[in-house]
Amino acid sequence: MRGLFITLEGPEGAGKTTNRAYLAEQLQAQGLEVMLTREPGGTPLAEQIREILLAPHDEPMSVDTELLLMFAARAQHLAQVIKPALAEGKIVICDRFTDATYAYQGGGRGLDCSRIAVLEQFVQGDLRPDLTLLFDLPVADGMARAVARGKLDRFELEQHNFFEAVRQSYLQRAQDAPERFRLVNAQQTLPEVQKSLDVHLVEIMSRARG
Ligand code: T5A
Repeated sequence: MRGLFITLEGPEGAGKTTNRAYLAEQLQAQGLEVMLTREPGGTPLAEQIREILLAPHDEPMSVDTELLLMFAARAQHLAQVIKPALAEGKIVICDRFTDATYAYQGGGRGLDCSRIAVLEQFVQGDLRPDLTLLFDLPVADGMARAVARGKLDRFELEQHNFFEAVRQSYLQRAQDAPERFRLVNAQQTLPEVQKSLDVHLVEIMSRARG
């Protein structure tokens, strides 16, 4: 038996973390086994890589280093957490995954996506998310939420153009793979966003029960 691999994507402050908890509560209330995790991170070692990635440094991090660290953390996360949980038949809900690499390192940093695709295949083999909820909202709204929350990380210190490229890259990916992506209007109030998740919860429950 293989579980279900759900990923949550979107720009800064889109509400992925907040709604990840909501999704888990709803699924657990129906007796389904859920495992919540996030990237970069998800294991003690991968969380250490996350710290390197998110902390501002005096020495500029090269784009290739950033890309390789994302996939190094992912390899560890897949081996230690995601693959074992899926093998146990759990629903894995992961806050960001490889679509974030295409959006941030591809769209934001301008890396050639074919290089990302090579690493994706190397690290993941054939494993891809079963369903991806893309929380979309205008850059200014997301950044306002991130700023209101406090200290900004290395990515959040980027400029508006970077985040606009990230957002457009996500939207393009969703358009290119409509069978996997579900778009969520994250600009709405939290109760409205959660109401709009109900239809996706029904789909997740039905797919989890096979
Ligand atoms: N990254 C990651 C890459 O560059 N490449 C990769 O391959 C991967 C995996 C990770 C960073 O790493 C980059 C992308 C990121 O910059 P992160 O902390 O995981 O950093 O990601 P963030 O997007 O920065 O996480 P945030 O916590 O900022 O955003 P979330 O999780 O989308 O938002 P959330 O739920 O924490 O909400 C933010 C605030 O808004 C409020 C919440 O209460 C919270 O205060 N909020 C709302 N307010 C009003 N209305 C709503 N509907 C709201 N929903 C939430």
